[in-house]
Amino acid sequence: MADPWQGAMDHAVAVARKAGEIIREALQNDMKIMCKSSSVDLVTKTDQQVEQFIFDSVREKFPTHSFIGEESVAAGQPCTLTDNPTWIIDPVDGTTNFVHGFPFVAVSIGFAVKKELEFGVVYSSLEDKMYTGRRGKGAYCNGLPLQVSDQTDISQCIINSEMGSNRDPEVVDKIFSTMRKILCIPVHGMRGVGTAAVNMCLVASGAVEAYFEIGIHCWDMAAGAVIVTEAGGVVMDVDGGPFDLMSRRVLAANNKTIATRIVKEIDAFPADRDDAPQQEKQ
Ligand code: LIP
Repeated sequence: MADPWQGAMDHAVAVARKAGEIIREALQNDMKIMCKSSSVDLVTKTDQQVEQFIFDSVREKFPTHSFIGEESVAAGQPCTLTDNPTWIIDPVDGTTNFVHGFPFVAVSIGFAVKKELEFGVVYSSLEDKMYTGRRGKGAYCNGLPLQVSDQTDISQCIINSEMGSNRDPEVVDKIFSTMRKILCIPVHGMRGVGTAAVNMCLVASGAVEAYFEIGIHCWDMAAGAVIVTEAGGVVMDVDGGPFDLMSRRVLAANNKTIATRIVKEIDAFPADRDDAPQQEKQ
């Protein structure tokens, strides 16, 4: 049977590639940098321009589909996942990297139908790497199949995570205590490239065994979640429970053995759900 979402996925790849061109061009020009939730939660005109470009292009081709976009939500649009086909977009994942010229900046497009993720496209625009994953059909980077690492010994692993943009000292303490415990298992190393989407693609590629973070958003992880699972990995909550796209928590790993070992070391901290009513968010 023909794939009902092939046209949407092809469009996502084309639009992500064009969005990446806009990002590369913008790096040559002066940037207007603004702040969102805090002085370290950055946004630029390019984030807004790229989201508008993706939105307009998808809306023209798929007028009945829904959208959740990082910058639209920042501007007050609801962040609610319904059964309708929904594009979940981070136009510039790694905005801080983009601002500083740190070379990992991705366009991330996830697509869900009836709340189930159908495909994910992550274009790591400065590396020119196009990662794709289609539910039940595998994951690829620039057309070559992706496969997670087969490592089951945690002491032989690289684990990725991020410091995020929450500078509450209690939260920072928990982030560092978790990293300290994982480092001292010991593991081969810890890394983080400043974009959740690329961190997840690195798990899918087998370059690192796992990635976890609390405080990210559905648009950071929707596409990567499909790519990791289609490369043979697992995606779950940081407490080992089922993955919840709106929870702002993710643990992606090459297999359950590595994932459950990491779960034991994570000191979780609260993060408002993406789908919490606006007035309840702190
Ligand atoms: C970023 C994530 C990163 C995380 C940051 C932020 P943005 O996304 O991908 O991993 O640590 O807090 O959410 O804001 O650059 O799209």
